Amino acid sequence: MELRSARLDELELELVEPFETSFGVEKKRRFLLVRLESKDGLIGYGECVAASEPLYSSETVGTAREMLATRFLPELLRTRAVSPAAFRAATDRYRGQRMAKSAVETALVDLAARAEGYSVARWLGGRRRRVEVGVSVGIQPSIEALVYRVGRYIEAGYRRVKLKVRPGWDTVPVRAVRRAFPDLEIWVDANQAYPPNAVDRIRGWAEASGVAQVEQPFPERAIRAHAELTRGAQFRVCLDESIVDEASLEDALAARALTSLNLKTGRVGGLTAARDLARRAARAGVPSWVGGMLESGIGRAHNVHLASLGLFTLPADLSATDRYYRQDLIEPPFVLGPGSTLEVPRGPGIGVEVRESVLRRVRRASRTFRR
Ligand code: OSB
Ligand code: MG
Repeated sequence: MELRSARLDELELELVEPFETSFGVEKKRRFLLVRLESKDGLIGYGECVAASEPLYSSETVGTAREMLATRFLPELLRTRAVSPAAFRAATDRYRGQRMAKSAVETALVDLAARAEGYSVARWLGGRRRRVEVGVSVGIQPSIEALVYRVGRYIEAGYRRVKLKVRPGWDTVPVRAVRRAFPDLEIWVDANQAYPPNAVDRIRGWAEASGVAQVEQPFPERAIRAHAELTRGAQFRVCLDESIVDEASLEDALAARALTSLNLKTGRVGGLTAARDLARRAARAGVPSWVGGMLESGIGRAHNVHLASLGLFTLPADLSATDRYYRQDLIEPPFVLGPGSTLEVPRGPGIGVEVRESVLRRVRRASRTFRR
């Protein structure tokens, strides 16, 4: 396929409510959007999940904008036959920048699928019509607020919650949620907030409250601490930030540092990279699931298509549109269906309509690149 143009937009969407994690509070989400147009008029969209500040990962809107505008998009437009695989190969020599690369790769997958008349799910080899999901619950102003929030999500139909934790917001809030909801599947995610010597402390409160999974408690390079926590634990130990490529996954598997893998399209550089890593983990007997980054409907649509692969055997961090944004960029919105699921869109590409009028309203900057 040949491209005609690429557009790089910078957008801002306000979250329904602030999302607090161990690394900070997000009230609105500023992000980049890549829009590719092929010679024959097909359009593909990809979202860049890098945030304004380098708190979850080192990439930011600024670094991604720079990489996309000065390298990835101009180089892509000079390429004769574009494809997700060719883009991955051509940008492999650039270290890191995975969120920026993923914005382009996902847009190329959208285009490639449309060119075949397929959905992104089918293009990837996914067969599920609905994907099982849960909800990620930020740190709340009080224990009462947390129990109330979780209760509302359960009423809405979510069957699994992931509580954001940090030192000082762990034992008591997790126990309160367990007491209020004795049968609920509870996961926790610390986003690297604990020192490596906190292994026994974490094991203590997690097992006392019947937590099913503990995600990324230690810094991303602290593989040995994650391996220690994994040994003999009654819960799964999940890695998120630690796993960015094949080598980091191989080393973590060899060290037995994980019993679950959160795969985010942006963190690993795209949909096909996420699929490859899920395959590798499955061969080692480690279950994978699709993570989220508070995406707009465009990024979420890509993630829902990814989660349609049978490789992902735990419920995803993909919730209904109304959990994130009042007004989203896509139509129809994602709504929670029976059994805590989202429906995989059936149409070509990402299978949802991008609302250009909303997009223009929330757009802060735009640049177009031509061949
Ligand atoms: O660690 O999984 C994370 C959101 C922003 C940054 C990091 C994380 C998250 C989430 C939200 O947990 C998941 C979602 O998009 O629903
Ligand atoms: Mg996480």
